[in-house]
Formats: sequence, structure tokens, C-alpha cells
Amino acid sequence: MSSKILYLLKGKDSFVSGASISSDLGITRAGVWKKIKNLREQGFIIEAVPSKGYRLIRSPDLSEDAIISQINNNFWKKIMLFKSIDSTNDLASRLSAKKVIETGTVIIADSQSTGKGRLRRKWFSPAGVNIYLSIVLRPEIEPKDATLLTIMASNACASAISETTGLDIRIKWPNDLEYSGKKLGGILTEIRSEPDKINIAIIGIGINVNMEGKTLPDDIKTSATSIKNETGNIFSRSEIISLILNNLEHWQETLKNNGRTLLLKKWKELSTTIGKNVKVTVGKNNIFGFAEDIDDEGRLILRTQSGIEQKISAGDITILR
Ligand code: BT5
Repeated sequence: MSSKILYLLKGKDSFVSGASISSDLGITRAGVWKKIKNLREQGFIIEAVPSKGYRLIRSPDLSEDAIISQINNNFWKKIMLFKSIDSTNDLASRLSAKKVIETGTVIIADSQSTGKGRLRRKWFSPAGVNIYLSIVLRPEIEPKDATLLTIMASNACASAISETTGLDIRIKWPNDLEYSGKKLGGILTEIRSEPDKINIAIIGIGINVNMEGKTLPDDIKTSATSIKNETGNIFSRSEIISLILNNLEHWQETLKNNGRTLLLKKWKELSTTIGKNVKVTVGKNNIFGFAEDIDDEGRLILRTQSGIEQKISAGDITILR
């Protein structure tokens, strides 16, 4: 409900009267005041002048209501924002196992104590600056196509960040968001499935937004970057998250309506990997070759140095000059 008030106040320079809010939302004036109080507690600066009404002065850069007011709430069922948790993916997994959250739930944290990447690698997750979120879905695709979820999320994130910041964000197979060859975000898709059916998919997204480059730990200082580091500007995390969710809704609908080709085409346009000589590290093995394409399941098609075609489902890519 607070998000509906926000919707009425947003983008207006003038005051909106308490009476009109109360009649638009069908609640009492005291009810309006309570919701305004709730928004203020989330960090919104709202001016209140007797006989004039309410005016939104400033929004916090991360808030549930700001996100809810910008997305399709029939599609996204619930937005949950936490100050600090272990890992948004792990919480999503625990809650979905207990069946206390439904598909279309989005779990967001301001910081994570044990944010994770693939293979339980650490994801650096400091407070107050970045995006850490997990989306819970039950997609109607087969488990062998699960990489398409990472592809969908990569497309959604790259477009959202590019549109908001003007940076040319690219995707490195299979799950990296990059700017100028540096890692700006990553995606971790986890599924629980039966042989022919995905029961639950959790798509985890981490994006470095307003983090200062100098605060990066030593091991990723040269390989990672943030939007702030590249543009010098601070961006609203709520805006970027809302755009990501809107884009994801679009790609899910596209995939449902036999739009796999469109999804893969967009991914290839944004990819830094296809058409390059690469080293693919899979476990302890390195495979050298030419990245020819990805197939319909999102697997990398690699022409090895001995001329053999290999299809690779997961690995770490180094692009060779
Ligand atoms: C990923 O793994 O890139 C997936 C990262 C997904 C993180 C999100 S945050 C919300 C959700 N909840 C979670 O617990 N996780 C997801 P991978 O490709 O394995 O890359 C991990 C590697 O990236 C690490 O080993 C570091 O080298 C590097 N790294 C760690 N933190 C980073 C950061 N903040 N920015 C850039 N690189 C980072």
C-alpha cells in the first residue's frame, strides 16, 4: 500500500493532498499518515504541509516500496528486503524448501555475510552499495535447459545497467557481467529438479553499483569494477533492480512463447566470448580453442586446437588476445 502512495507522489513537483490520496486508495486520512510514516522510516524524505498535502523530496537508493511501485505486481508476487543475511540464494533455497515463499518472489539484501559464487566461491558483498538479489521461479523448461535461466538473467541485467548508466555492459559466458573486460556482476542459477522437470529455480544476481574501487579486496582488485568506479556517479539500486525485473518478465514471456531464438540472439549480441580464442578452465583442466557459438541449451561450442568440436556446459573463460 505504501508503494501505491509512492506511485501517486512520484514525478510530481507539486503537493498531492491527503484527501486525494485517501480517496484514490480508499483509506482514511489517518491511514495515509501511517503509510507516509512507514515510507519515512524506509528513508524517503516526504514534506508534509497542512492544507497542501505531501511532496516527495528524495527517495532512498534501495527500498521495497520504490521497487514495487515500478514493476508488474501480478507477475512479481513478493519483494523481500533484508538488511543483512548470509546469502540471498541460500535464504531463497531454505524458504522455498519450506514452501513459505511462492514463485515470483524476489529476495534482496543490503549486505551478505557469506555471499557465494559458483562452486562455493566467495562473493564480496559489502553493505550499502551493491545489489544482491535472488529470484524464485518455477520455469516450464527441462533441467537440461537450465542455462537458459542464466542467459535470461544476463540479458536482463546487461540491458538494465546499460540503459541506466550508459555503460556498454557485455556478457562473458556463462555468467559474468563485464565492463571493459572487468567483472561488474555475476549470476548464480541453482535448481532443484526431477529428471524431466524443474521444481524450483533460484537465480542469484550480484552487481557492483556504488562501491568504490579502492574498497575491493586484493584478490579481485584488478579483475573487478563497479558502476561508480567506471562512471564516477551514484545510481539508485531500486531503479536498476526494477528494470532488471521488468526485463526478466519480458524474457520469461518470450521464452514461454517459443522465443528461445530471440533470447539467444540477444545474448550473442551482448557476448564478449563468441568469435574469440579462449581458454576454458573446467575443474583442473584447461581447454584451448575458438569459441564458435552457443547451442540451443546455452552450452559453449568450442573448436579445440586439434579441430574437434566440444560442447561445454560450465567453466571459466579467459579470453586470449
Ligand atoms: C559468480 O560466480 O559470478 C556468481 C555471483 C553471484 C552472486 C549473487 S549475490 C546474490 C546471490 N546470493 C549469493 O550468495 N550469490 C548470488 P563465479 O563465476 O563463480 O565468480 C566468483 C568469483 O568472482 C570469485 O571467486 C572472485 O574471483 C570474483 N568476485 C567475488 N566477489 C566479486 C565482486 N563483488 N565483484 C566482482 N568479482 C567478484
